Amino acid sequence: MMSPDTKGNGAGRMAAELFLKDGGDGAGLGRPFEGKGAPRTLDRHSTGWYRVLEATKKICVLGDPAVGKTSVIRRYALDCFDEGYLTTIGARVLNRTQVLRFPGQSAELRLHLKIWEISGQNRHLELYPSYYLGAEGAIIVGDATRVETQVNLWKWIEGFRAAAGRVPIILVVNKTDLMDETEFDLELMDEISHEFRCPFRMSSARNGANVDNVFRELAYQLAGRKPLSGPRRGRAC
Ligand code: G3D
Ligand code: MG
Repeated sequence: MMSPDTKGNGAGRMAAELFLKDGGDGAGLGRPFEGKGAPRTLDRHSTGWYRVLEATKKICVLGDPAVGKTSVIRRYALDCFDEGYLTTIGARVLNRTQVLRFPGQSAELRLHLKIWEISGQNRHLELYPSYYLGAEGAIIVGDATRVETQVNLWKWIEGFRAAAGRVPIILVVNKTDLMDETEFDLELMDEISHEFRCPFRMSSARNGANVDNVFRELAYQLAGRKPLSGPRRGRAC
């Protein structure tokens, strides 16, 4: 088989490695398009044929009860917001494919995200490490209207890292549409972000602000790349 990245350029090589690491057989990579109909690993843009690389990644969304984990995931995976509150029992999984493109590359990476929501209920504490196993990234959520949920991010990060290792994490302070200055501690968020070397972002699952950006940013991190345009860090109302 030819090298997946015959030009040796970073994104293509990285994406192909991701693909191969995840059990792909690499069929079609690096091969020129031949004959009628495209091989499954090639697809077509207006600009011509390009390679399609695929990988599956497990990520976890965790944080205190009622910070908006279910709502953020639903907003991202289904593009909707439920008014009815549904307590998650244990963990549940939703899927969405995030397409990543790399400038100047004739390749696209389709990252199939398996998004595990961890309930946040204390009675399931002993189960958490088993839910975290195999996760390659996490979004850890606090609530802009309750400062204690921001303080608790500390404990969620430590618990997650102990089981999953040093994988990318993005901290999210959700419900910015209800932002209460007295309940949002910017200094604390800066401190946690600095201590654990993970960025923090603001979102609103209600109006959708910044939600897609956060998942997209994590997906690019899983692929070892920066997003083409970064999410807003500040207010997302
Ligand atoms: P959880 O999965 O972290 O436990 P949920 O949290 O997603 O179930 O949300 C808990 C409550 O917060 C729900 O309200 C939900 O509608 C609300 N919520 C979630 N995200 C946002 C947001 O960005 N803005 C606002 N205004 N509300 C949000 P109820 O009233 O059903 O308890
Ligand atoms: Mg939930």
